[in-house]
Amino acid sequence: MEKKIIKGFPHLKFEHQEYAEEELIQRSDEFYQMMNRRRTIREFDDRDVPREVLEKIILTAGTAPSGAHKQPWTFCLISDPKIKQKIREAAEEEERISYESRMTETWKSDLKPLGTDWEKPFLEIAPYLIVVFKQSYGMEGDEKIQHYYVNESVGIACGFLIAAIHQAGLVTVTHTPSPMNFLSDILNRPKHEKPYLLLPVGYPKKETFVPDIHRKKLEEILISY
Ligand code: IYR
Repeated sequence: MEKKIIKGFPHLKFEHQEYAEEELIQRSDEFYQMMNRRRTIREFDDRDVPREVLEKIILTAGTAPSGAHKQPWTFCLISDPKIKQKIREAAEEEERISYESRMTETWKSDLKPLGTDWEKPFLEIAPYLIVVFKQSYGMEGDEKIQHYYVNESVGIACGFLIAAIHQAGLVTVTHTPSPMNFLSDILNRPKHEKPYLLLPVGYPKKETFVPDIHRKKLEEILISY
């Protein structure tokens, strides 16, 4: 591996994998087709998944770019049934209040086609829960480390995470109970970490149905200049 000091800092020669145009086109199409098969799944099978798959998925999320390469994320991986039960109880408590009084009528009406409600059995049925925390700042011993573009960085990492879950052959639902401070207490996270997203991971229930919804066409999402 070729190394060089540039402006006082170590650099490695970047080995770019280049493809012929035809292969480039084919690869972009195959990846799109694969990603376009992803669906949000709310009914899970309780079958176990090898833990190393979850570890690889989390490593993949950790390859995301981040502000000043601070990697401001923590991924909590939960399989302990007692902790899953605590999370379900606390999430349902908040969700029940949200559906009953915090969410607007328009919001609830927008969710009707998706069939969501305050009940979240998937939080106990899925073999794994990943709770993503964003680190507003870092801590090295007693020293506070500044982090940058934390929401953007963690959002991108979650995109990688969801893509990796799908690519491996598993399913998830991006669950955002609100408010979700209860996750900091249950998982005993320090105060510089804030819960960002909760993802159950596993296989879908043997027979499950997904809403008949469609993705916007290219003309609707692309503006060329
Ligand atoms: N957090 C709630 C409500 C909810 C909100 C949106 I926006 C969704 O796309 C789906 C659900 C829940 O998880 O049910």
